[in-house]
Amino acid sequence: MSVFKKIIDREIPADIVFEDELCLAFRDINPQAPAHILVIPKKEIVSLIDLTDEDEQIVGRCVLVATKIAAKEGLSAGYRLIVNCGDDGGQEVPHLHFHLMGGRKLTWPPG
Ligand code: IU
Repeated sequence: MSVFKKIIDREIPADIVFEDELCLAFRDINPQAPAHILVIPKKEIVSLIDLTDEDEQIVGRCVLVATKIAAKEGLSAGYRLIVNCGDDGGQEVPHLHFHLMGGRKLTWPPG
């Protein structure tokens, strides 16, 4: 079971900022920007590689939730929504998650 599933199940604490029946959002424990929030599906999907057609609504909801959180966090100057996927993509936690990052000028490209 991934650490994010444990956060969903409240087995370990997290600073949760949003929850509905499909998604959970909480502050990253090692923030890389003034606002750094992870939006995750409650369904145990390992990565983008594992998505199926039936996950369309879940993924759509996660993205929409991220935009609503961005607005609530006051990120009107812009922000970034990132998914690290698999080994080459730098994914460390094997539960799909969208990094919402903002509150400073972000550089491009990432490493
Ligand atoms: P990645 O895309 O899998 O590399 O990102 C994982 C993120 O999860 C990373 O930014 C961690 O700081 C974050 N995180 C967390 O917020 N809480 C945790 O308990 C663990 C990782 I483990």
